[in-house]
Amino acid sequence: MKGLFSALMCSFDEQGNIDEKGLREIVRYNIDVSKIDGLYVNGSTGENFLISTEQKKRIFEIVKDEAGDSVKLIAQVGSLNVDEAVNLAKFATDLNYDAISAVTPFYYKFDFEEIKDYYFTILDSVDNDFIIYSIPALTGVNMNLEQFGELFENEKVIGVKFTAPDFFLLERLRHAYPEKFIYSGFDEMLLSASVLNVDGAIGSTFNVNGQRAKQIFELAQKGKIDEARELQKVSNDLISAILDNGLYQTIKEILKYKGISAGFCRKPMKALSEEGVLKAREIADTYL
Ligand code: MN9
Repeated sequence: MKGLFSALMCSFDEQGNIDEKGLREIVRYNIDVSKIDGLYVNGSTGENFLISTEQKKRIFEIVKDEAGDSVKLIAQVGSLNVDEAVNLAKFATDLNYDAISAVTPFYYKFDFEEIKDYYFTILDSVDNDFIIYSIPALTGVNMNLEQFGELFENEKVIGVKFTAPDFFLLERLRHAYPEKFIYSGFDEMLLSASVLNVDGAIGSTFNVNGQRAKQIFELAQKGKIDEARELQKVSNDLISAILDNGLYQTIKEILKYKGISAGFCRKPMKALSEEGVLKAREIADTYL
């Protein structure tokens, strides 16, 4: 389960329905062109929190059908509705997903006992490997070293998708849990995390910048930091431009420019303006 995973984008039509052909093309592009090692399905980048349970299941099915066993697949099932999370965890496990992941429960400011209960309910429901998804900037949930440790005590928990700029905590986790998989979640911090010896990374921009990201990761592992720093600089010029223009919309527009039917983002995400579309193409021409 090491390596670079794209946080997979999903193609939707203007009404918000899944565009199956487009989704299959995005999966293929990730495998054939971006050369990623795996896909993280129905994460933030997949607009997971904007879609129905049926849509989540359909996406799990389509992605598995298209990717087969060619790359590793992680199914993000986290939901404020624990029953839905359990239902999705069972569904993805039956489809032979390599691992399940769930975002920390958010919005209601749950205490750690409640967070643990949420995770153990999902974990107890399936026989599959499990990856915690920690993204404090969006969830407001900050877990400390001891709390990660309590979750890691369960053998099914094989790792964490660590999407935070806290390199002190990342180093402590790495040191304390050499046997767990730690995935860096911020693409713009890939090199810094790789220097701390993470096992891989999961990111949205890898959908289009996968090959360069993989080089950064591999160069860092070989200790070739100067070369890796150069590539991180180019990546971060790209990522800054994408963030300024609208993250998911711009990645979709870049994919469209490459001939992929990447479709639209779900409401309430807005569509790019005409100027935004041109900007996305310019970004692709400059960096990809
Ligand atoms: O999955 C992604 N997080 C979100 C990780 O989209 C919330 C990242 O890949 C970021 O999109 C990326 C840009 O900030 O690092």
